Amino acid sequence: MDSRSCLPSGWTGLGCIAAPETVESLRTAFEVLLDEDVARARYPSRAACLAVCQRWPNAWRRHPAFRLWLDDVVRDGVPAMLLGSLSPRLLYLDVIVKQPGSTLHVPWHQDLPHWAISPDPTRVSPAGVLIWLALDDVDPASGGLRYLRGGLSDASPTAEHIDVVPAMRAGEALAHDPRAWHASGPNRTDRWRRACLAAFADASLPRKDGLPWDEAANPAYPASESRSGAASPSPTTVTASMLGR
Ligand SMILES: O=C(O)CCC(=O)C(=O)O
Repeated sequence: MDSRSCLPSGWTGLGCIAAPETVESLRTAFEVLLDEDVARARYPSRAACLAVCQRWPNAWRRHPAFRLWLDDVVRDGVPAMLLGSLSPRLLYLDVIVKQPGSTLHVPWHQDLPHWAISPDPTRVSPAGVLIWLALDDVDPASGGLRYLRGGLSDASPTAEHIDVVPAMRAGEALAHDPRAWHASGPNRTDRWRRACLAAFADASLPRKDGLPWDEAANPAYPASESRSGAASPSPTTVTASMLGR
């Protein structure tokens, strides 16, 4: 990867990007979605639903709290800075939840092959970025995200890669290039591990299937909605403890 990229190692800590009241509103919004699904599928309990379903795709289309948070993140210029693009397009905003004791294990993978974008190989900035917002304090025991150092290589992870597991507080976020190898383990604690995953790409990128973008599903934010521009200095407030180093 080009050294001018703002994600030279594939991922970074963004520090706190959501205030406690925002985190609380997102947790409450998630509970609304959960209860809707419990009722819709007639599960006997939330736990029964969570045993089957751990991911809520496109949560922002179901509850306004997610859209409000997205709008804040875009206004603060976070995706614009990471992408080196003034106009970011939302690819998805999902909620992923590991209830206490959840055995959900996400194997090593890269996101890019699953994304709808067709990246421009001449770009120095990442074609897209995934912002992972912790809605609970997260650590390796509760199934926090793991990255491989040097994880932008196309080769599959091997034993010599170093596993990096950031510990985070609720409201803090990580960002990764969609080529970064990542994984997460089960939640071996009695705590929740809830997170919002917001994927953005440069709005000028075409879809890889050649179809036009559906602006209702994948809205492009106009440059005017972004407070900081592509040339802004990094707003990241990465701390050693956050990165687990
Ligand atoms: O939140 C997690 O545990 C993993 C999410 C992930 O890797 C993904 O959605 O690509």
